[in-house]
Amino acid sequence: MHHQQLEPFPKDFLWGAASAAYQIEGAYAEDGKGPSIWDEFSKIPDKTVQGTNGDVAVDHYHRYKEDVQLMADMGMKSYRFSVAWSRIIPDGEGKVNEAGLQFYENLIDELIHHSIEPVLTLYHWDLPLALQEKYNGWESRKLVSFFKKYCEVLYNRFKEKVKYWVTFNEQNVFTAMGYRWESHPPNTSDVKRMFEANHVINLANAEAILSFKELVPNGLIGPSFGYGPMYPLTADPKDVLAAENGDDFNNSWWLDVYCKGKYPVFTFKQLQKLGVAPTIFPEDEVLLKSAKSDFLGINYYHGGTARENKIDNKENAAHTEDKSFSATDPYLMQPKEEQSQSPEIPMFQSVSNPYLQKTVWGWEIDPIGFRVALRKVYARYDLPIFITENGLGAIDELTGERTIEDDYRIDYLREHILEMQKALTDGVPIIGYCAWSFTDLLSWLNGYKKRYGFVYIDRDNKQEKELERIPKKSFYWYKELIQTNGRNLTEYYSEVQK
Ligand code: BGP
Repeated sequence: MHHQQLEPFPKDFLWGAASAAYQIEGAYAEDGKGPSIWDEFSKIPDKTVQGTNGDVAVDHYHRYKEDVQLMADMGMKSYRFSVAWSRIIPDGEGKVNEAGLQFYENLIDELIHHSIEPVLTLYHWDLPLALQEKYNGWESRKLVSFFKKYCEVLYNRFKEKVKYWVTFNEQNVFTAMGYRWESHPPNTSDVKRMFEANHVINLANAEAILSFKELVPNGLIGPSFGYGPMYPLTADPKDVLAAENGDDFNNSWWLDVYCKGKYPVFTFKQLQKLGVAPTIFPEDEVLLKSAKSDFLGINYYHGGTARENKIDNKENAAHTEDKSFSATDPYLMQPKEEQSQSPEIPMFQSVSNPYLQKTVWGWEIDPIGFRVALRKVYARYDLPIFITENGLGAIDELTGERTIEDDYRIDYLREHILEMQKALTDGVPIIGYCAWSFTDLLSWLNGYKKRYGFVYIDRDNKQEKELERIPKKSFYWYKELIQTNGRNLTEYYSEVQK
């Protein structure tokens, strides 16, 4: 669909940026904060690049006023941050720590003072360590009520000040990384456990939304999902089907539960066949169906491309006793327990997209995929969308004049925001756009070298230095974009059309 002219952004569009507690705050053991699973995991040798961790991070805990002042200088309309559960309830289930609440209250007040809309994420991966050690973390249903209690403490304290709330950040990412790929806590590689924990998190998400509706009737709440559209590698119907499967497995598996209150059938049957489907009680189904999000947070970095996996191929299968499988495929040589560790293999195979360039860290750069994503999600779920993350991780160099000429980031953001505006013009309702991130911060596994911010932080993997804040060239670009509510982009678009 081509548009001669793009529709303007709504006048109250929430231009902003996002962060997460563990990635910026530091002060990991101050003012009564309990340890989180990330405080422990990041200290395990070889888990993070050069042993980087969030002990000090970019010291936002002590410098939040300076950071908010910079946001105000930039004219930011919204700021998405997360609350560290273990600051509020140090052991996750017991007494509330007033000092922790006070820190977030101060931050929120500072934002409001500068007319910046706070967007509060309840869970961005830093579970209180005590809950992991005592109950096995998200594998225990007890966590549903502990999470609800923690949320209610925040709802009651901030309901007059915070309108936008995010429940879980990228449930798809932290469950897979934590329970399947051993690269996040709890450092596990067991797909059955992953799906069980994931189900408990779905229940926690639903309970948190239900209690929000009671306690914060004027607020809006939804999860933030790491969404990537799936492309077929070719127009071969087998690849098209593989991409459908990939979409079901990678996206609908979570989004259908959030928005329709039930798991998508194709993936569910496949998991059942392999004995790794989650345990679901009838009351779970009732709960999942009853909790309705007000919006969907979408974090967009890139999508995926799929092709048919040979296992689906009837010709190969013809040589085997089991008609649905190919004897030549190594997958079939595995005993059932090993197959169950890769339940998607018969569904699709992920491949690189030959049309797309990649970032230094190998992430595909696909602005059009952003528009595809927004349209698909809206068409399927019919909820307003809040872009809660999008940005470029790059190596930024401080020049002799102490500036950062990050034109590549400006290009990246311009192209993505333009595609977002096209989606808006297509008819997708979008509440706001939070770039990832405001300041540079800790990249979970990649330390301080992979930078995303509008504001450079003068530190590296080894040395904290003075943690000086230096606005990059992209800071001034985004500032102008916000000031004109995207009009300069629209002009750029009209120019490109000529
Ligand atoms: C998202 C997370 C963010 C952030 C971002 C960039 O998945 O929600 O917390 O880290 O990805 O990821 P990375 O730091 O790995 O480049």
